[in-house]
Amino acid sequence: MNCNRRTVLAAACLAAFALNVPAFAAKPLVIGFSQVGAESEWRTANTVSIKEAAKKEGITLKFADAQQKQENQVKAIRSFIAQRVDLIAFSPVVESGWDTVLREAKAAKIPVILTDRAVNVSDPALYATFLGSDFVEEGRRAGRWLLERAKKTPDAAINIVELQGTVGSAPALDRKKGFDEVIAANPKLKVIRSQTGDFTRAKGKEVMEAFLKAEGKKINVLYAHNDDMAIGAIQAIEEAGMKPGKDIVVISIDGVKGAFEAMIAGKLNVTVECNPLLGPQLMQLARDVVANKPVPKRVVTQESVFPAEVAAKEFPNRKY
Ligand code: GYE
Repeated sequence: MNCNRRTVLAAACLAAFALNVPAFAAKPLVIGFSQVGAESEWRTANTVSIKEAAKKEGITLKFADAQQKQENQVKAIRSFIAQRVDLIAFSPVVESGWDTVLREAKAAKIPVILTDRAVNVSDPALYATFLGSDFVEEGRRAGRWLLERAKKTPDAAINIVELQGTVGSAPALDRKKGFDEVIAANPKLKVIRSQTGDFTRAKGKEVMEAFLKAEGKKINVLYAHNDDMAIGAIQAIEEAGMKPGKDIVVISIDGVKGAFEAMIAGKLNVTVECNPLLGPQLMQLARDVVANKPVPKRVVTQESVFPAEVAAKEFPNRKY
């Protein structure tokens, strides 16, 4: 049974609690969730986690897939407002352009939780809390791994190509920022090409093919903002007759099963973990926000780094 802010018949609700019978007046919490899309293994795991957690908690989840388009997310949010859901949660595909629709949600008194990705809005009161990873730190972790690795060849210039995530998305902006900040410590490390692969395998492969055509054997390192793009790029490297993981060092982010398989096969050198299993925490935050309990403005996910050397041992523990 579920007694929330909207339960008008508080007495009935309380009585039902005491008698442990379902309250006729109590409605399950209704959350409208706008997901980015289904662009990666990470995203699939994130969607499953959110759907399963809602089911387990007896929360009604209205789920909308935006197919990586902001306009679809805006439409979904407007439709959730029209349906008068209890709370709106969403993972914003890009950082900017949310002020208007979030003001509409606020005017309708529907609280908003951001999951996974951040927004850039004029008024932080437009959302209740933001649950997700520290993407700048993930970029730094990728950069630190490379700085260490570069110590093996102190005199050699190291040419890096970068596959960025979706243009204007928080993880693409932040993972670039964190990585650039750290590698600046070693002038031998240079990003010679950087382009978006939109977080997908197909684009990752396509852009890597173009990098290889333009730079060929000059490329020493690939830094991909997610595992899927790295996996696509690995295929491109193999098709070009080179050995990924050896001729070209491959670094990526997420820590999905596909990345562990690639590491075990010796084709990927390291993945920086980004945890998509946000469902249970999101449901708890949603309950608290709707109940008007104070919640932290920012909830950061705990994560680590997995180099290829530990891949086989860690693989059985991976949940996504
Ligand atoms: O790294 C990528 C996905 O926002 C953290 O989006 C997420 C990113 C993740 O498509 O694989």
